[in-house]
Amino acid sequence: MSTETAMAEKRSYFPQDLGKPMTGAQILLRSLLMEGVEYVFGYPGGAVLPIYDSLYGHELKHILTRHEQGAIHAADGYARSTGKPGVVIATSGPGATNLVTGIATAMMDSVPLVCITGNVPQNLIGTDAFQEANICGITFPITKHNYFVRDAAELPRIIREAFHIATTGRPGPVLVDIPKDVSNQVTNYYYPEKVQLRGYNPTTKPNRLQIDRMCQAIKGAKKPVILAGGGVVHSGAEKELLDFVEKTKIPVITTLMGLAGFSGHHPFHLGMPGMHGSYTANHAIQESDLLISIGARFDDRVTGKLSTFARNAKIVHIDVDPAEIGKNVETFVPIVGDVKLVLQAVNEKAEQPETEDWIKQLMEWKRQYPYSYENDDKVIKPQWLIQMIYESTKGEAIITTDVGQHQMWVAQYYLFDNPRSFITSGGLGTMGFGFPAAIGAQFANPDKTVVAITGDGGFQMNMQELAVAAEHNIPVKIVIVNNRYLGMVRQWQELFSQRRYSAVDLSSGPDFVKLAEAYGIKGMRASTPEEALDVWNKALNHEGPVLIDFEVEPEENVFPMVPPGAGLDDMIMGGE
Ligand SMILES: Cc1ncc(C[n+]2csc(CCOP(=O)(O)OP(=O)(O)O)c2C)c(N)n1
Repeated sequence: MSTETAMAEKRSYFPQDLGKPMTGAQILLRSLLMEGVEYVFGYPGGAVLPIYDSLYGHELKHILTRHEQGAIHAADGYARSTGKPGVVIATSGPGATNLVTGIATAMMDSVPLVCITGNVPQNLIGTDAFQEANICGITFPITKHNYFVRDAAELPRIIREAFHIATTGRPGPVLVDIPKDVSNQVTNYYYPEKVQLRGYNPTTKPNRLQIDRMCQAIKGAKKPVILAGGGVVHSGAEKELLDFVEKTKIPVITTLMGLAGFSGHHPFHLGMPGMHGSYTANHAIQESDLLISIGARFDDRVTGKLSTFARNAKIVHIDVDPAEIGKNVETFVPIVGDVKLVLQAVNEKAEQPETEDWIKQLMEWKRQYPYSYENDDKVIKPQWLIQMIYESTKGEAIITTDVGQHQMWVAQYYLFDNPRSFITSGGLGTMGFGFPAAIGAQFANPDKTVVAITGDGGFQMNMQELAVAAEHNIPVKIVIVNNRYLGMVRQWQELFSQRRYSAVDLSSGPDFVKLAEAYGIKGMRASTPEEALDVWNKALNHEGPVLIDFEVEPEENVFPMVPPGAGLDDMIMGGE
């Protein structure tokens, strides 16, 4: 069904309301329904009271989180796991500012969100009124667009545009700030059929000449490699990427955001690049003569020292956002367009280059230098734990992570096969993200196993959301990789500050099992691999939410590692 037909169907869903007088708050909620919204995550307050009043008994499902940051990360997890925009509501002032980290997180990873904030009535704007914050000003650099609504009659158009902007071109967060008088204002309801936005016309169809140039470059390449990023997942181009790889036999490196965009099992998958990337991926980039970047933005965690990055390669850069092209690396063939459409066009033309020796070399590296660690049958090694979770879920789970060592181990040891099955804060690296994001993903996917793999540090940043898991009895599995440290920071201090462990000791607790129990959730603990297997099986079969505190080897490090500022060739392999 086309979007327009779907819209028309929805419009006829409320024909009785068209032209009727309604408050701004009622119009807002009607408009959200018109956009197909099912869940709204949020937290009330004075400036959004009219909206919450209208929510009473409303068919929109509102999830009350216990912190606005929890709400926005949940909306983000909902969006990343479905591709549909996530919606969050917060009150003015502190409610709105509590969204800021979540907005920046979504912006960096190109996640479609519509964030609705209340504000003080317009006659108080600019007076430092109680709970006033200029949230439009604050979020200007971290939203794709933001709106300050002055008249309830504008609300339908603004909401329509907000969803359009959030979901088209390069997706991202849009904020709509609604003063309280606008929520209370009564006006006639209508809903615009079309979005007419001057100056906003994202290019989605690629230029044919550039596609030809790309195919020429492929033909002449001896050592080509693909760098696939989050853009593949955002555009739903997993199949097109696979077709491209099978057709051209060019191997694939997936960035952290691109991991679930290409099967971790495919023989041509070389792993992740960059700071904690695989030996093969990093050396493939450094040796390649043609680097085809697909929906990836050359983040410094990927490139390492820029001046040495892919020094022998011509770069083809495919991105829906023209601002990305040429931003960090010099581009040989720039292609602006939606990744899916670009790959469809390329797949019609591209031929397989002669790369037998190159593939042989890569496969040899893969065999010789896989991700590796020393296992132990008495202590839980975090890498083993991730592998065990992978094997037991057969790669079918939706995994969310927090930020730190455990995040990198998930990226290395959980092989993702399915689109939208890996949810992590890549660009901003937001601790506190993983658990609320898992809640959002679980609401969106009630029948799937959703596992939040988190650190003892990151979990404590939004652990209040245990209340939401308990209240709705959602079956989310919370895995705490508990090393009693801010592990990733400790690793840097070990390697680069002569073990001066400054402010990273978390050994004072809390007792996570008791914490879970305090919220009415099942809590379990494991300190040996044997216990780990046992409790994990119980957790998988448990019907409601469950938290498992896995006490792991405290001083395990993530390897390989490219030291900050070094080139991709200068990897510390570990065990050296
Ligand atoms: C909000 C926020 N504050 C600080 C950091 C910096 N930081 C990155 S990783 C890390 C340690 C994470 O520790 P933990 O959650 O226990 O996970 P581990 O590394 O041990 O797996 C810190 C403090 C961050 N990424 N986000």
